Amino acid sequence: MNKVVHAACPHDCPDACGVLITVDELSGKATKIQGDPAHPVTRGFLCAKVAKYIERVYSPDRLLYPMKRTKAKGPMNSGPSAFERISWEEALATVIAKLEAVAKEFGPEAILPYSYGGTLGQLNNSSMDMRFFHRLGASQLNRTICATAGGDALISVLGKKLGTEPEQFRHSKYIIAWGANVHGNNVHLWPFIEEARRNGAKLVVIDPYRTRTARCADRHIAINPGTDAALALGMMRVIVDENLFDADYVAKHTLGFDELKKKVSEETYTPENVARLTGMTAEKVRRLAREYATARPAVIRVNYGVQRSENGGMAMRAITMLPCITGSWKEVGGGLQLSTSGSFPLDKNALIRLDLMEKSPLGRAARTLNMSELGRILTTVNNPPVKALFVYNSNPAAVAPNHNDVVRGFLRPDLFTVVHEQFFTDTTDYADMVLPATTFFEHKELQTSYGHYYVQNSDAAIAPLGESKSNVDLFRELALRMGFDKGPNGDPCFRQSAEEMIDAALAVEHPWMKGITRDRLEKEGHIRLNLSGNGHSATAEQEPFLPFAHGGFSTPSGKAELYSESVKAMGLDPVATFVPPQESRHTSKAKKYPLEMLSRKADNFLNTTFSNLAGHQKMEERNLVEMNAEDASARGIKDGDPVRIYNDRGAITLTARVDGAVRKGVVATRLNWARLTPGGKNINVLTSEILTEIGAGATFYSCLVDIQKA
Ligand SMILES: Nc1nc2c(c(=O)[nH]1)N[C@H]1C(S)=C(S)[C@@H](COP(=O)(O)OP(=O)(O)OC[C@H]3O[C@@H](n4cnc5c(=O)[nH]c(N)nc54)[C@H](O)[C@@H]3O)O[C@H]1N2
Ligand SMILES: Nc1nc2c(c(=O)[nH]1)N[C@H]1C(S)=C(S)[C@@H](COP(=O)(O)OP(=O)(O)OC[C@H]3O[C@@H](n4cnc5c(=O)[nH]c(N)nc54)[C@H](O)[C@@H]3O)O[C@H]1N2
Ligand code: SF4
Ligand SMILES: [Mo]
Repeated sequence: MNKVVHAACPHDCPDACGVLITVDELSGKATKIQGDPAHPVTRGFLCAKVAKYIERVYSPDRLLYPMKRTKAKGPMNSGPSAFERISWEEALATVIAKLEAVAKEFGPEAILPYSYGGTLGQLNNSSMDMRFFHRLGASQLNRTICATAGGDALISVLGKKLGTEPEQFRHSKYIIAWGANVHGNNVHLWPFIEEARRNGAKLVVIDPYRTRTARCADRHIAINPGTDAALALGMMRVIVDENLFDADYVAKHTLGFDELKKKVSEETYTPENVARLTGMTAEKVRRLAREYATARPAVIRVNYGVQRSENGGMAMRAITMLPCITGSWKEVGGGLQLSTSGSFPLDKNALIRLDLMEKSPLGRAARTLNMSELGRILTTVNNPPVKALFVYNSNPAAVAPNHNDVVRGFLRPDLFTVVHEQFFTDTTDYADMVLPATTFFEHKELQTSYGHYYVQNSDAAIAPLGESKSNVDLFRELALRMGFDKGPNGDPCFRQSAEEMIDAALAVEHPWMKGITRDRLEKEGHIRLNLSGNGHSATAEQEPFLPFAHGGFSTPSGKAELYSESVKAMGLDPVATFVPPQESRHTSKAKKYPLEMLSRKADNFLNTTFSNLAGHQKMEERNLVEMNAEDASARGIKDGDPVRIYNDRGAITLTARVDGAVRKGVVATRLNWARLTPGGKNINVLTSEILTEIGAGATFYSCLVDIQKA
């Protein structure tokens, strides 16, 4: 007998697919995974990565038991052979003793939790873990590694992370995929784009790398990295000069149009100069602006690729202004999407309980450390230094920038590192102890999305494998053992079950959430938010969501802020401006290291997740550096040659691929596990800890290097 369980893919991906898992009831084993055909965005299919998820869940490499290190730290002692199995009893007692000793000697802020996107499930991403660390008084982690530059910039214009729903793309006539690798990273948007194109829409891709999306597009603009702010401001100059803006919408719903007009009238933003900066022609800049402003409806799918460069915040601000001046927010199939994550009015504080910091030994909010500076933190921060690192939902020894400093930090003999994981990763190479984590097949979750507007229930399909525990169960157990539920500072929240936490998160008075209960979610699997606010769930076709058709921006002024006091308060241009990244062709650093490297994600891995699995490795060419023919021949490099890529931070040897994916001056590499790369280092040996100007995010796509034949 089979049963089919509704789950939701929790990986760090905007699509947040509805998933159906078939389980053989006799053996309790999952036998099949498929996309939920009833989910309006998933539409019955999964990406190639997760379609093979059974292989991941039942991989013989799964970490299934707590283990403690028996051999020296480092990649020479990789994987299970460096550890010996211990009981949960010993593991928890050791972790608690270590955390208590560190807190006693150095204060609890010497403990740093390090986590990111292993799961975006509401509970296992941020709930019991946060409660635990808040009550402990551990340093807070500013989760900046992915999206804060763009997110904060979007909020500075719109007030909230809302955008065009994916289902509306089918009604568009002009679609710009701006730093958005739709085919690779957001594949469920693609069928809607294809439907629009069958009805005559045009697709323009703006990306320095020729992605599969770019190859399928009507036009590919291979923009110079980090110059998007110049292009967006240049487009707005043309739109203003040629009177292509929506004067009525601008007057009613925007703030700072005069300042914007003044900004774009600067010499920098003439089509000729923008063409020089971006690597286009002036005619192409004009044409893009005219087509975008006159095609109706026109939509922009801008993704986080744009904001992984030093001035990515300004780029996102400028791009976000485009639909605000053309009035495209008024139209079904218009507007812009970066993220929809601001739409879910859950009671997040009921999950993370910031107030518990006051009950910690500190009696106040702990200091905050920026995850994009892990190398710097581990090697230089004092008062107190980080003495204990608790890693979960993340693989920092692969994903954090400036890998060599990160590793130097991890190898400090006085640092205690515990890693809660599903596999032996690059990071477990530096762990004193590893603890086994469940996959989404094995635990209950509440799922939202950053690419659509459906809340989902995710049920456990199978029992936890081995002795693995979910993040929620692990941190609950630690908290109870430390007595956090008892005594004068005790709080019963540490005893809550997953179901009780879901109920707490859903218990909000908000028209969008009216009638959305756990009971209904468990029956229906997914529910679209009541975005019309009239208390019922309608489909996107019946009631398309137009977040800003009539203004309604959640900024301080209530308008789209083309001029922002909060941006000014950061010491930045209150409108937007183009500043060339320090690590780019526009600066003197490029004399020494003339190539701009995009250290991109792999289409068939998810950040570094999946990169250890044989089935996924077959789908993805690994250890490549893609180069332009001119750059290659100038260095005597031929396709297939081993080459050394280097800068002041590090060096790595990869295989050259001369395939037309990048223009002269740009090279592209892919994220992977360090220990699966020759030499045991990954591309983050080259990336820097320079932070974005807005949001203090990582700058993986602003990175100068040079290459020589190895
Ligand atoms: N298959 C797959 N899917 C994923 C992921 C994955 O690793 N693999 N990762 C997930 C995560 S964590 C995220 S945040 C999302 C991210 O989704 P996207 O935002 O789409 O992410 P990126 O791949 O970082 O960047 C998109 C594109 O931006 C381009 N780009 C780089 N620099 C610039 C620039 O200066 N200007 C412009 N215009 N474009 C630039 C890159 O070449 C890339 O093709 O995807 C998620 N989905
Ligand atoms: N060079 C370069 N570096 C990058 C990027 C890039 O484009 N280029 N992208 C950046 C971006 S956008 C992001 S979001 C970050 C991603 O950084 P991370 O979020 O660290 O991403 P992953 O490498 O996928 O590692 C997630 C880990 O969490 C584990 N995990 C999954 N589910 C659970 C769970 O329920 N519990 C526990 N305890 N563990 C779990 C997985 O096994 C996996 O090893 O990387 C950043 N780094
Ligand atoms: S990774 Fe993204 S596209 Fe793939 S199944 Fe998960 S949510 Fe869907
Ligand atoms: Mo990300």
